[in-house]
Amino acid sequence: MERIGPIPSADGKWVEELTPAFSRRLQDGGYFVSAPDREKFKSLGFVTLENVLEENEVREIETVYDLFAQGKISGMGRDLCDMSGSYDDRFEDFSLINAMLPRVYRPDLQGNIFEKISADISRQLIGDDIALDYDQFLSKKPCCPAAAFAWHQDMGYWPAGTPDTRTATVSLAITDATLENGCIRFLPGSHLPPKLWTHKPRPIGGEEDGNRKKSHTLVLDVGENPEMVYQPVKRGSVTVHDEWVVHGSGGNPSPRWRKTYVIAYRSRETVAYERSIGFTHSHNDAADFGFAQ
Ligand SMILES: O=C(O)CCC(=O)C(=O)O
Ligand SMILES: [Fe+2]
Repeated sequence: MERIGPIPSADGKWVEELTPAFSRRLQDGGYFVSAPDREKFKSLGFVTLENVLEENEVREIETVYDLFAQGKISGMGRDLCDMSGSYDDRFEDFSLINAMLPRVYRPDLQGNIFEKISADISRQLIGDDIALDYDQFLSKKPCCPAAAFAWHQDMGYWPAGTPDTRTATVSLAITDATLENGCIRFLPGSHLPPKLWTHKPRPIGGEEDGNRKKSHTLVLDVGENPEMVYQPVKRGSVTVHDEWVVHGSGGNPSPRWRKTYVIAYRSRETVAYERSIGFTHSHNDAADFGFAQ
């Protein structure tokens, strides 16, 4: 098995030397994360890994994925929402369809190939003591310039007081994510030092202040012209980011969907703590968790 990873060039920039056929999939079904990729995750707060799933594997997942993207799974309440809109929007009017916890609503997803490989990747990035914390399907409809994901740190959405914060959020491109359809973008290095920036609930309509009861979305102000890095991702490839790095994505004015399957891992202890206070990542959770905000 080839294990040559991206190599740094003389000026210290990363040179991607992957060919489309290149994959670090291992015989045992795992995925090898090279030392340079582990280093990138540590120093930048994110990394892109190529060719994680094969075409037939993505196609099988996409069949179930599309049921959520088409609003065909009932009984989800607020777990089916528009991250660029409010809880009052009708599904037909969504731009950025967010389906939380798909593995809860469709248990046949549990144990799928992406769950296995994303766990393997995460163990190599943040340690062996991990548990799957939550999964999420994020779909940007075509011709929806409004389908932007506001800048944030994931820690802004999660309860304070967890035993440790280590997180690997693995995002699988189900369709190519491109500059045109609003791929993810990061402020490299913004995870260091690990601290929470000020987040505010996103105002709806003409309101001055936002309200978490109306919309799940938080926003942070990154100022004008922040130094951002776009990460276009091919179908079957992934980005992985940590819990502190500032990230978001633009709208989708293109005629193509952007479909992304997210699975996040945290330490077993931290996931146990979250559940002990009733925090499941469901938007239907009732309690006030003492969010970091
Ligand atoms: O993929 C995106 O556009 C943003 C998703 C995100 O914020 C996340 O998965 O933490
Ligand atoms: Fe995020």
